[in-house]
Amino acid sequence: MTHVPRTPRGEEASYDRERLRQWLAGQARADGVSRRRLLTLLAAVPAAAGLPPVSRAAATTPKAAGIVKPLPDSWFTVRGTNAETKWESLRGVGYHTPIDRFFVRNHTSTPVLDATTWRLKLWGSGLRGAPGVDRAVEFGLEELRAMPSVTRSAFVECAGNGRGYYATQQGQTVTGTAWTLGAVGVARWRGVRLAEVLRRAGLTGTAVDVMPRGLDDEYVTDGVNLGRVRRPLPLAKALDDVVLAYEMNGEPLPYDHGYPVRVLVPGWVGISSIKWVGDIEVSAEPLFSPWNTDFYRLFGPDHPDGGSPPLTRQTIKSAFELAVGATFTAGRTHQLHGRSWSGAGGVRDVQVSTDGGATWRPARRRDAPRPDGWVRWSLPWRPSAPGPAELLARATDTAGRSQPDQAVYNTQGYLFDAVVRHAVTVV
Ligand SMILES: Nc1nc2c(c(=O)[nH]1)N[C@H]1C(S)=C(S)[C@@H](COP(=O)(O)O)O[C@H]1N2
Ligand SMILES: [Mo]
Repeated sequence: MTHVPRTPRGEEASYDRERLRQWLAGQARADGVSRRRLLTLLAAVPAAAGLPPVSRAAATTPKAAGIVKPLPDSWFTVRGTNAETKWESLRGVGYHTPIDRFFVRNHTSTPVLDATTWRLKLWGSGLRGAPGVDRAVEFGLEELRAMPSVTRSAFVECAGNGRGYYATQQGQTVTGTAWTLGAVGVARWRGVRLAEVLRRAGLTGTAVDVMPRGLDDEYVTDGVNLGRVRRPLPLAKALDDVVLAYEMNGEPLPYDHGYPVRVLVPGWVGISSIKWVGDIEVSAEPLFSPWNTDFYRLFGPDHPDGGSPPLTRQTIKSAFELAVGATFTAGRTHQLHGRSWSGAGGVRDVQVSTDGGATWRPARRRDAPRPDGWVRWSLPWRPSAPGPAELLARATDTAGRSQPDQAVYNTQGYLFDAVVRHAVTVV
């Protein structure tokens, strides 16, 4: 290991944290110190007030490049810079996805930010200022925490969740991360309403769009630098139910999920919920970024030339809390468990087939329909004979939508909503 300058204990702690921050942000070389070693060092120094703890398990479990939390094989499938939750890891856990199992979708890598110096800046032509001069207003974390808070349960789900099934179930080629159904989680978020912060910042009647932007690295793809991750949000949604969240399941927001503050846009595609938010442009003109022009629209033969409008609400899905290829003993009664959710309303009905779609039975719903959340359900199954089987679940929401047999193709594989055929084996 290379030489580390000697510093008093307190300074050494902040030195290590700063180095980790730079390193995760790609601004520092590890100088022969493994990521594992750096995280061990970090876990050994006392954390400064307000920093979420870095788990000791970090030293012993594998990681995706750029993700801080441990990613044990039993809970996650690592996909590039992202980590997908394994559905079997939700079996027996409560309504909310535990933080340690919540999927991570990073365009680059998790920045380890310092909440004591973090500021949120609001700026742009939609804020009140001197004539002809754009106004900029800043808030620190303590100022946000001093404002009235709201707590709400909501899913964050990647628009590409289920994308892998376009290929494996429909034989179609699409671009992007081949998620199965684990790019979704439901958490209890606490924070301040964006509407409240916009009001205090001097929102005017001329504003139409707001665009939060992350403090993670600029995103470079195919040799083109697209800048920091950012996506416009219409003012109507921003004022309705959007939260600037600083807590997740009762804890300070974890590094990987946006510490110290993320945007939470209930019911909408995950990209709307910008993590590590550093500034929000408030504009009297419509705003654009690659994330609402090239990405997160539907392109293909079944969609308008030039693509659909930018994606907003999530679609409807169901998943079994089961590993792919799980085995069941013939002649015994098993309880099948799963969850269903929709961006258009709560899920009111779930039908399950254990014979590949030939016959269907209603599952027992264990939660009332919850808008922006999921419902858990269960159903007994007594397989009679050994052999391969397919389990299917089909949800219907309070808006009357239900899952089709086939999802409508789009080149980037967004909004997969078809019933998934879950292969299992009876032994
Ligand atoms: N700043 C920033 N915000 C971001 C992203 C990102 O890479 N950078 N990824 C987005 C995408 S595509 C999704 S699906 C969600 C994932 O949230 P999670 O990692 O907390 O599960 O965050 C969104 N917010
Ligand atoms: Mo996403």
